[in-house]
Amino acid sequence: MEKTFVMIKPDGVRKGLVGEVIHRFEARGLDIEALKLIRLSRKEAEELYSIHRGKDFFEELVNFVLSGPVVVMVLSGEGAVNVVRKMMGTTNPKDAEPGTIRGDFALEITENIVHGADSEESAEREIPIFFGGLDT
Ligand SMILES: Nc1nc2c(ncn2[C@@H]2O[C@H](COP(=O)(O)OP(=O)(O)OP(=O)(O)O)[C@@H](O)[C@H]2O)c(=O)[nH]1
Ligand SMILES: [Mg+2]
Repeated sequence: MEKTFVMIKPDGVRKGLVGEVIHRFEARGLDIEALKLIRLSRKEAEELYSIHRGKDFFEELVNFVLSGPVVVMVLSGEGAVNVVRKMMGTTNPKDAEPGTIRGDFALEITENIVHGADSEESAEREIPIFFGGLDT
């Protein structure tokens, strides 16, 4: 079954949205394969967002995801990667549709509640950063 990597960012944890966000994924029918609350190391944060290294927002993005605990998880289900991306809404929450996580709970591009792998290849790269022992 297709797997994806999802992270509830520090703003999502601070706003008390952990249950709400997980509930949405569960209610949609995705299965939780693994889940934990952690503080990222700088190395993990830079690795997760390595494709954005060198961009003007990279430093701000990395510092933001280091600003508090996050919840990382592996979800599985048919088309899990795209299903999660659609449920998240657009990167800039100002453009996100109501009914999406970002469209319902965020307004700022940095503080946009949730990360989701953007392809199956990204999921395969991101999952082992946080779940080394998981058989994927
Ligand atoms: N300030 C600023 N932040 C940006 C910009 N583009 C992306 N970001 C931030 O960097 C994160 C990663 O960017 P992308 O991977 O392109 O967007 P995404 O896939 O919707 O977001 P993630 O699921 O977190 O990876 C976004 O979630 C934003 O918080 C930008 O143009 N300006
Ligand atoms: Mg991305």
